[in-house]
Amino acid sequence: MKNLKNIVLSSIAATLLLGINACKPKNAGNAVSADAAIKTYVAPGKYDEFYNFVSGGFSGQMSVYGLPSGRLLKVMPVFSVDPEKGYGFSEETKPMLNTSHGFIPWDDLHHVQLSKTNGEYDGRWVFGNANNTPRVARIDLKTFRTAEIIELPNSAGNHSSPFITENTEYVVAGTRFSVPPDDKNGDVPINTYKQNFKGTISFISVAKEDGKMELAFQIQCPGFNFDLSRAGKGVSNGWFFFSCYNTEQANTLLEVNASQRDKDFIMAVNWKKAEEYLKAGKGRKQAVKYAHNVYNEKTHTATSEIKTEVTVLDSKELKDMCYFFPCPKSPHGCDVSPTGEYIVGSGKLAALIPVFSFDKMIKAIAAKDYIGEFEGIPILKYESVLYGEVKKPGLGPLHTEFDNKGNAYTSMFVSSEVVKWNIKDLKVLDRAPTYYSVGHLCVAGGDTKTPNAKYLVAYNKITKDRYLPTGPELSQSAQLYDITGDKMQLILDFPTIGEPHYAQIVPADLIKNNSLKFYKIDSNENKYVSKGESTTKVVRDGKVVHIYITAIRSHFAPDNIEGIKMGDEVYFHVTNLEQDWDVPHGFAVKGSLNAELLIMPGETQTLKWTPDRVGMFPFYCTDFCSALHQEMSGYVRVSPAGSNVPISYSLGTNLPKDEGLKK
Ligand code: K7E
Ligand code: CUA
Repeated sequence: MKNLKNIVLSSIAATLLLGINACKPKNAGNAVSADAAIKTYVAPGKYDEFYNFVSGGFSGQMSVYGLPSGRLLKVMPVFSVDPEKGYGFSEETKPMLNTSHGFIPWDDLHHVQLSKTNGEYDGRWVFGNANNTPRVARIDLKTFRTAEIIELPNSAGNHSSPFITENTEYVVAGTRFSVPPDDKNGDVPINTYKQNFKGTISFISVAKEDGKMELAFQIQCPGFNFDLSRAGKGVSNGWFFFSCYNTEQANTLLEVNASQRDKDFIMAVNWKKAEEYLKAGKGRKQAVKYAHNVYNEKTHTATSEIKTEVTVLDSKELKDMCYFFPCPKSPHGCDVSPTGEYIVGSGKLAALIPVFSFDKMIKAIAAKDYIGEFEGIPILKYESVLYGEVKKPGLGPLHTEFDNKGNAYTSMFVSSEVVKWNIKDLKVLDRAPTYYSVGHLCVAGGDTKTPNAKYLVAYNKITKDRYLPTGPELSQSAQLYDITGDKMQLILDFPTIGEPHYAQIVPADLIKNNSLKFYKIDSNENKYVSKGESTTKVVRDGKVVHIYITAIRSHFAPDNIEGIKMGDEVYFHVTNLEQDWDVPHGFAVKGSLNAELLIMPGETQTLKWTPDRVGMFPFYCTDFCSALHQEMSGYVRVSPAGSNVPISYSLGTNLPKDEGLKK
């Protein structure tokens, strides 16, 4: 039996290694039936029915699509600079990307989660994780802009994140790479992994009114790789589940050494119990360093604060808080059914899908049905927690989502398909090919208590032959399936920005009417705002020059600026005076080692510029804003360092001495 399992597993491994073409389905081009076009057609001028928030993977951004059309609506910069929007380039947004390591212009965003109330999407915020330099971001869905980013100490490869409790009490983040804790000497031999490396689970609290995040506490865990997680809901509210791999605690050649065990673990965390320990003062205060960055909508300015302490609960000492139960072969996804009763583990190398029962888990805990413990954490017996196994589901299960009819949908990376199965009898009901190598998948509302079972989207890693060739790298891709019938039906392919991982599909009605149209200029508290053209000015302060400038269709005020000298540090503080929807102005100046600014109506943004030569420097509006957009421009004159050209600025009055404007 064991041998047979090994054979099956090694053949899976071989398929993994051989790559993609091995599992390319035949007749890929004919897989779409004729009515697909009607199902995805959204007539010009009509809105889509759903928003689809999609992770941008190594682009570090999050994108927004309309479904069922697949139309790209917006790319929201989160962890990477975005020159299109000036994010990370303007003085106001630079602090958003500050970390304890300094300013970081990039990260890798894998998972998105909408905020929830009573286990349902509430349309307020969407959260994203930074994998590389561990952080969690909150995006405000009134503005579709990143509002807050918090860094996580004691962490590395923040992958099992940001998963959310059913009332958004906490956003949780588990470390994928275990590392020596931040207050310990990290300068140790790598092969002392077992002694020195620790895993950490972070609980970030979210304030009900304004979404403000705080690092409430962390739980120190054994040095495993915490891959994915999900909050319990309904009956399992109060618990969190994390898949763990590398329970072998290997520190090299993980593809072999972390695939030794027949079973790894899912870790169940009783977070209500953790709260009790925290209240009872059982936490240890640890000195750490992490950045907490907040964008203030009144000042239109981000601030970054370095925090220096976190409270850590130790899973080794504090009982009844963490439990392990075995899960076959390097589990990746760890997903919880709509009722909260079933926990689905997806072992990347497993030939079956285990479904665990929360009820059985609680009973097994009560009966102390343990097979041992690991660093003080009890290990429950597999059979005592198992509800049942889905047999022969396909190869390489990764993630599972749910519908409202008692079915589950699991992505199969190796066999390139989505497999639909019934949660009660664990029978496979349908399978649909993906093109190719599906990673995450998403059902509309698929992680809520009441999924909307209309659409499923598969997010694929490989698109060979699906799109026109674009050189060595081909587009990443999503595929839309109609899941209203018994059979899943592929109805659309659409390319994505960056590598898509997790996504969320939410009814448009929940969000679209709350959209902010513009910022009120009267409420603008930016330190450098000009609330009208009459208050614009140019102020020299030693070698620093502040230019207070306004933008309104179709001119800047002032638009003639003289008296800037070599060696000056110049700040253009541009206020967009428009009070109307969808009228941003852009701002760029020749030779600037910076991106443009893109300033929303009523907002002030600042571009820092250090002129590198004497001469004439035009600036202009970069966003086509009116018929006279091309006229929306100006000049800055830069003189030598010792020059005696005085500061002067004007709009419409700096005319030739003897001529004047010809009327
Ligand atoms: Cu893409 Cu969630 Cu990073 Cu699976 S992970 S595919
Ligand atoms: Cu303002 Cu173009």
